[in-house]
Amino acid sequence: MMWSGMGKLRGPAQSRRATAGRALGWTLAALLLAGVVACAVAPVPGAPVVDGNGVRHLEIQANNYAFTPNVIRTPSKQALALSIVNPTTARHNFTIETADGRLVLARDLQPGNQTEFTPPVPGKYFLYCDRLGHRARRMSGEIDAY
Ligand SMILES: [Cu+2]
Repeated sequence: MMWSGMGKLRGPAQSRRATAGRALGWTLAALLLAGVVACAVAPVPGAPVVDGNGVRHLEIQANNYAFTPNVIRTPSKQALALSIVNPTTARHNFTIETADGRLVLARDLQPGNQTEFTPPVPGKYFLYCDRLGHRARRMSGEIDAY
């Protein structure tokens, strides 16, 4: 009698725990999904600033794991002076390739690195960090040369 009574008490309590567990599971799943959506490439446009000599300048931050800005519009056949700042302690890299996969530029980044890129022809160029797994973590972007 006592055991069956305890069994009855335990039953609903376990059921509530199971329900709470499922609710927690769904909450975690929703938070995880929200995190993945938040991490999915948020395009951050960058507008190069033109100096007195007509050279375009732009600073790009290389963080874990994103370039900011990561969408750059610039004219082709005109120099784009990039100042790429890696404020992290991680090793990062700045690689540019053409839409058909030809390597245009690849540089490992120390803090304050500068480099220059002149899009030879109009089109889309992809930029990314070539360190293992960084591109997959969305450390990437594009240069749209018009
Ligand atoms: Cu990286």
